[in-house]
Amino acid sequence: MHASTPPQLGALTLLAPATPRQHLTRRVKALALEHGLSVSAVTSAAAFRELLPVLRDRIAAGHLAGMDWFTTERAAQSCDPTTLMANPLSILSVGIAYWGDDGGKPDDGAPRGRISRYARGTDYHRLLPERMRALHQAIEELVGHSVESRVLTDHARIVDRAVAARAGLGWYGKNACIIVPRHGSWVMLGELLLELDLEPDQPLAKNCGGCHICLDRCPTGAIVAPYTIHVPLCISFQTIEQRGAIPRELRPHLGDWVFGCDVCQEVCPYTRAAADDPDPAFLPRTIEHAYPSLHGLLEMSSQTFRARYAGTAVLRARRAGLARNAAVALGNIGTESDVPQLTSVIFGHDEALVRGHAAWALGKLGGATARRSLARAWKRERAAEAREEIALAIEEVG
Ligand code: B12
Ligand code: SF4
Ligand code: SF4
Repeated sequence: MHASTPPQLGALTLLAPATPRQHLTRRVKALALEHGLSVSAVTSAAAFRELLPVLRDRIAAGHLAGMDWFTTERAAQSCDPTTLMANPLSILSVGIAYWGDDGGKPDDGAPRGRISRYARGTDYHRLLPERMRALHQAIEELVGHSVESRVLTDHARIVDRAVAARAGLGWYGKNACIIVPRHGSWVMLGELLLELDLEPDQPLAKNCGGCHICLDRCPTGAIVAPYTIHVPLCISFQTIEQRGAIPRELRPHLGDWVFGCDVCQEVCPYTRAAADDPDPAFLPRTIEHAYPSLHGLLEMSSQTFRARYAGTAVLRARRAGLARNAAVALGNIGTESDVPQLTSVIFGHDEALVRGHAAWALGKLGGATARRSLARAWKRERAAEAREEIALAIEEVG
């Protein structure tokens, strides 16, 4: 080593002083953290040109079937931030990290379902905009004048993951999720479009390499190719967005998921190594917000549903959707001891959709009592969709 040039000094001399734009960007990111946004990064407001052919191909191939709002016109708009505000100069991509060890599903004898982690606490559709709006105000105070802005999260007119990838907030996993250093993909995303010139960050030079664990472990084979989700096969779509019957062939693969699905994230080595540092707002208030009793979901009144899940993303599934999912989960993980509960559902539930799925569950659990219940229900049921399910279930039990 040269005695005259210590290595630290060599490194220090390479550091140019921060420009005013870099300085402002650092202050904005520090403010973002202070306002409860665990991670943030900047990209320009230039159009996402390379994204449009991807979205068009996905629509043409039927991978987004079932999401009727995802039209080619909408896709084209979502690649151009200037359709969202007059003069955006930068996009601040932000995220809230939510992974925390919850000790797993309790073994208390009650059959319980599973709610995906992002939906257990306060709805991120409320949380992220609230925090971003407070951040916007703080930015205006920082710069000393008003700054035009637009706050977005999960908005159909921008692709949150594409923004986060270009800003280097994280990188695309083959499960299509954005993997954020330190937090894995357990980060909900949003963005603040600003008429403020910030220093853009660079995309991260990272990828999955030869790994394909998520493709192999997705319960329904919905990750049909790296980075490509076939939405109609995705449990998240079926348990949250699907308003009608869940396709019969998919039901056995839903396991105990009653709202969303975390499998392709849970099995990912990067995501498994996530810091146990969840934002408290994402924590479940009660066990029913994380691992709800399946019997409870099947019996739940509209009033209980609204009171219990108020302020959480679970409301999106609606009471009937959640009860339908609970019936499927009970068919998958239940035992003969659940037959009386399912029997009371096929006779007593006010929604034909739920009665039909309970019939499926009885057919799956089988046994003499289930067969007798189905035969009696066949005589009483009037709704065509439930009758069809009962007939198929009777065939199944033999
Ligand atoms: C529609 C939607 C869904 C649909 C469709 C999902 C999908 N993959 O498109 C359904 C209901 C199935 C769904 C499920 C989930 N979703 Co969702 N969803 C959205 C929404 C509203 C739009 C997504 C979209 O535009 N898809 C279009 C397709 C084409 O994009 P994509 O599948 O993400 O594919 C990208 C990559 O594959 C990449 N790409 C394509 N080719 C290639 C090639 C290479 C080499 C590379 C590197 C990349 C690459 O480009 C695509 C565009 O970004 C966004 C919010 C928003 N406005 O952006 C949230 C969003 C994507 N969802 C989110 C979450 C959390 C989920 C779930 C984990 C929820 C759950 N636990 O159940 C699952 C995960 C399923 C999965 N593996 O993708 C988060 C993702 C956070 C993150 N860290 O990635 C978002 C961003 C919401 C948010 N604001 O945080 N979702
Ligand atoms: S969310 Fe579940 S079903 Fe959807 S792609 Fe991931 S593992 Fe597959
Ligand atoms: S499981 Fe493997 S292939 Fe899938 S996202 Fe994680 S690292 Fe990538």
